[in-house]
Amino acid sequence: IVQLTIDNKKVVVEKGTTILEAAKTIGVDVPTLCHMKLEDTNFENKPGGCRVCVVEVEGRRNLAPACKTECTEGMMVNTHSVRVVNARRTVMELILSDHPFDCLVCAKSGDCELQSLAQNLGIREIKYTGAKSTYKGDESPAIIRDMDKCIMCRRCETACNEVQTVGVLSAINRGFESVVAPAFEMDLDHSTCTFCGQCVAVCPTGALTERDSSSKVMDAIVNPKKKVIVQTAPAVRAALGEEFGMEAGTLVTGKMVSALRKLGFDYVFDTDFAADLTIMEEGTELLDRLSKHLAGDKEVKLPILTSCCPGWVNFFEHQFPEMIDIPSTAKSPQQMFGAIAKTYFADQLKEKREDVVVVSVMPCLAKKYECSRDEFAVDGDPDVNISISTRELAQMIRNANLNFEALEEDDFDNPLGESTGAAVIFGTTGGVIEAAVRTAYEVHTKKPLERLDFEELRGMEGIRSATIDFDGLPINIGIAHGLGNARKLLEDIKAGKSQFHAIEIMACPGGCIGGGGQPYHHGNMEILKKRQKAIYEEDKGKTLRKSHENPFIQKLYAEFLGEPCGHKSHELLHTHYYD
Ligand code: HC0
Ligand code: SF4
Repeated sequence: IVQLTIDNKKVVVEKGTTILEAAKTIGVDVPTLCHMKLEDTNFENKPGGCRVCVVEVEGRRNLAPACKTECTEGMMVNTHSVRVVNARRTVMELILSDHPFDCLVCAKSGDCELQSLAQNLGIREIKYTGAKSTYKGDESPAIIRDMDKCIMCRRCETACNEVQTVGVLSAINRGFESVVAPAFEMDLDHSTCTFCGQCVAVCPTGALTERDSSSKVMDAIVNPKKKVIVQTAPAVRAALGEEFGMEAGTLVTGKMVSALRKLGFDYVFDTDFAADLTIMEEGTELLDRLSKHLAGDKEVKLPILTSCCPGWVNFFEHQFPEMIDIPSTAKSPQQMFGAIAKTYFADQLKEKREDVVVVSVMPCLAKKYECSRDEFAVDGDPDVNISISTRELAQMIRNANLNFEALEEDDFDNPLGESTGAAVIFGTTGGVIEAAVRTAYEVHTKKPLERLDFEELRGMEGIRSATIDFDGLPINIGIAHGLGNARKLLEDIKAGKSQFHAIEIMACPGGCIGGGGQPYHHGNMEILKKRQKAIYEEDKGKTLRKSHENPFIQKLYAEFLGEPCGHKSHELLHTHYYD
């Protein structure tokens, strides 16, 4: 225990606590650009590089970086003396001297931590001018890197290397030439990047942003030859409101539907419908593999891994190519939706598939990449034409000057707009496997489930496990979110140590609610918990909460698909992976 004084307030903290952390416990906010701590995880980015968090410590000649300086007994700290503020201003002026001045048209404007700090410090001119460093651009299908805007905070490196263990980004070169980039400054597209977007989620400036596809969407909407269909992912409804100043965790499903209609989409559908479909396919595959395994078939591999997260698919294709036959072959709901929209629904509309444009609104940047994969197109026409993020949708709503909060609640169109509570929980870690359990249990045991809420599968711990009793048959379930956690479960499988029958993996911390395309949470995990709560609330409020009870799914099988994992399903709803 250490006792010290910060801004004339007594503070008692554990030994080893930094001044930054100690100040936080008494509500004193010390600004920083590089520091980032992801609560509930062990991850912290504290290179001590930006020097914005300097504070004055009595008796010391130099100002001290609060993120790197440990509290000592009797320490007297001042976080906002004139000397401190002047030093911060100088630091900011130096950072800005090597930063582009296109704030007005920057994608991050309004959400940029550098911009708001410059405002808070009242910087009105850039004193130091001269040559600026410039770097090669990189425009992958999902992420744009504009390294001229990089301030070397290294948060993206922590996200990519420590949280995700992908290891694509690192600082290269020295001095003025130094930049965070993939090896040999190759484009992300040519690296082992998974497009999870977690580097984008933590970037404080406009150095890392998504590729904006909203203008392509508007072009399709104004084209009279096209029928434009939109599908919205489960996690979008739990976060979109934040872009309009609403409290995190406010469910905006009805307002979102209303906004999409006003933007001019011909049909407003729900990815949740396809999430129910995914459960029918993936659940059947699980039960099939399980029964063969129990019958002693050594060829059948367990555990089965969920396959709906494209960041995760990229990860195992790159990093565990020897295990590509373990994940389920079911396509993701985004892609199942596209495949059904361009066959079953296009037929109902009597439209040619190329005249139907499918747009997806996703919390994710890897979804942009997923819909560009060759295997998800027919004769060059993609099943999902354009994927935009939650942030891009918010921008489109702002462009149209809609008053989002005041919009009336509206309902999705049918038939691809009806869904159950099982589908909406796909948006949070643990939700896909809980949805699968609800259906697989009833199909396997032929008995109705007595309770629908599987609390043992919920939560925010990075790796979780539970055993669910399928009427005498114990099913061991594993859950991981964040690719670093996924790696641990995969290493166990590789070493023959895994006891699981089924594992759910989501690339982003929190699952899709924490996706790289969601409103920026600036490392505040409380926001993710509120979004998670909202998702479970939506599930609770649904009349139907098991995928196999969705009447439109039942109709789809009766009229078009036949049976789950049947011939037509295999053709339209399943895929394969590449090593
Ligand atoms: Fe997800 Fe999905 S749940 S990946 O997180 O499975 O992006 O929200 O749309 O496809 O449904 C994202 C969210 C989806 C898909 C669904 C799955
Ligand atoms: Fe790394 Fe994910 Fe960013 Fe790619 S998108 S560089 S994998 S953090």
